[in-house]
Amino acid sequence: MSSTQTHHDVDVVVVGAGFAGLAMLRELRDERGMSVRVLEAGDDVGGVWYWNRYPGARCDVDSTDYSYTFSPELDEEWNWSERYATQPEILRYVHHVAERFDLRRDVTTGARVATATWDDDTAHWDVTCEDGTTARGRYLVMATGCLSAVKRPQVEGMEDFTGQVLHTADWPREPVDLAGKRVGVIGTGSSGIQVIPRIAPEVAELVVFQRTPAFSVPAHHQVLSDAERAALKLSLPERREMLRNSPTGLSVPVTRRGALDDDDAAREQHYEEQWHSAGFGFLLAYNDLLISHEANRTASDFIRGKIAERVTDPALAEKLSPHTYPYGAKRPCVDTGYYETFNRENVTLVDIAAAPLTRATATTLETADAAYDLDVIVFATGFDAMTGSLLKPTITGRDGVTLQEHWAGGPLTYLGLMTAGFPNMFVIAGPGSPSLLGNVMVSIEQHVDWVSALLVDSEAAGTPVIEATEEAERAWVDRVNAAAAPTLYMEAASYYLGAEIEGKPRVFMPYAGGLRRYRRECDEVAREGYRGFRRSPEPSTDLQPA
Ligand code: N01
Repeated sequence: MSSTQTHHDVDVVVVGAGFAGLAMLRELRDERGMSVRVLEAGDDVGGVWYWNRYPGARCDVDSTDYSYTFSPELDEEWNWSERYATQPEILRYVHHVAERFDLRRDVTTGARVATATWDDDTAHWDVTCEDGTTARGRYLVMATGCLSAVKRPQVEGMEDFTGQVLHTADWPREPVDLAGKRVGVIGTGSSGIQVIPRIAPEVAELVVFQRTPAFSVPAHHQVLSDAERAALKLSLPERREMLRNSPTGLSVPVTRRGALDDDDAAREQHYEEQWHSAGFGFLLAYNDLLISHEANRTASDFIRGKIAERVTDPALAEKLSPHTYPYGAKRPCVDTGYYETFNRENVTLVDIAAAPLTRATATTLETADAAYDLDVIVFATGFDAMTGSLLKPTITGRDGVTLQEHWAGGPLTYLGLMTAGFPNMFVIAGPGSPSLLGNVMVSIEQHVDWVSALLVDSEAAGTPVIEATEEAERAWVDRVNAAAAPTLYMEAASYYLGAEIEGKPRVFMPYAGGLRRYRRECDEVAREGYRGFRRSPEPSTDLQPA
């Protein structure tokens, strides 16, 4: 399906064939009658689920809630096998959707976008790809995802390492045999926490290089029985309504009391119950865990207590216990046997906050204190999050201004959907919207519906050039900052804040006001005739190219 030197003239160019890009394609093509070309860097559809195929990769949102909602037939015929789907099963789902709705015919794979340039005279976006593919469309939709630009830290001498070097977010498609090898894993975020317990039993030695310990709670994966699946299907309409109207897009009931509203014994019991069932939803055990230090301390202490129970060596348990930021201020993790993995004889934890990594040699990875002989090094170091994939290509808007220039101080958006000076360019579930702070599937579908409705409205009104005004953008950036300011999110060096990349502007990027409020705001803007957007007719046809 990969093509080179081809040109596509369409209504809408979509970048990225993950969940967002495919949903955008189906909606615009099949429901709104527009022509669409999706440009995808990978060799197949799937987005993050195409790239992140490391052992143990799976979703931590219930499979039923991490599914498209546009087709009752799709719901009927697809059967998730587990509560939290594995990466291979999610990829199978994406493939099924692509085939079921005949989406691949409008996707060009192997086409990594290099440039996108707004032509003000003709009101079109011109897009070029590294493989020579070009496309032209009146609209450009960036469906590139918040977690797709891979972060590869520089370690001196890494080029001399003669073993295998892997990254969780760019895992080979062919099987990787780690059996009997000495493996080092750098990074203990969600990816590290999934891959570490999964590979520990098969490798000879596992050395985990930890810079910042994570808070992790048990995932409680479970295979779904036929009866459970049937019950889930029956509850779908109600469940989806709940997701759409919840602040998080998760099917976890919001507790309507604060942590200190319960006395110590009641709180302990509540945490204990949540620990044994909630998974990712543990963060919602009380409604003030992300706004009150005192409340948060009770949850943080509870989790640290559990780490101490799960790890037999108290000194090791302490090393694995986070103390430098509040629980939830970085994206919380869920695990299956992560902490217990450190009770194994063949697993070593290296605290690289205390003794930083210094260099790699042909056969070792070294810290300030010691050298570790390794056959394989796995980077589980995450992403240049939120803005990385948007700033990788050169996107040039009005008056030759690039997105890199416009966003030099951090992402500026109106509703997270558009950025001033970049007419007819939309971002799906990116910075300035709730995106990573909730169930991203709910965010994606909300954006897809909203953008599609705007395009249809604009075309019908004869005003197909749309742009966020500078005032609306300024006001929205203030709203994003104001929503984050009272939260504990501000107290961790997280990727929400741009702290994962040296030199990246330190601004809180997602909208922390909750999905429900955000959806209402977007709907209100639309009802008020797309308040904050400037809309104008297309330039006269004599300016169109011959
Ligand atoms: O990446 P991360 P991830 N030297 O950024 C460390 C989603 N996801 O791929 O905290 C040494 O969270 C870094 O340390 P520190 C989910 O949204 C979901 O794990 O920067 N260490 C940290 O420990 C998740 O949040 C699922 O000090 C370095 C780790 O690497 C997001 O993807 C599964 C370093 C990076 O953690 C990203 O997760 C997997 C350096 N130079 C992922 N640079 C599920 O759905 C970074 N680190 C379950």
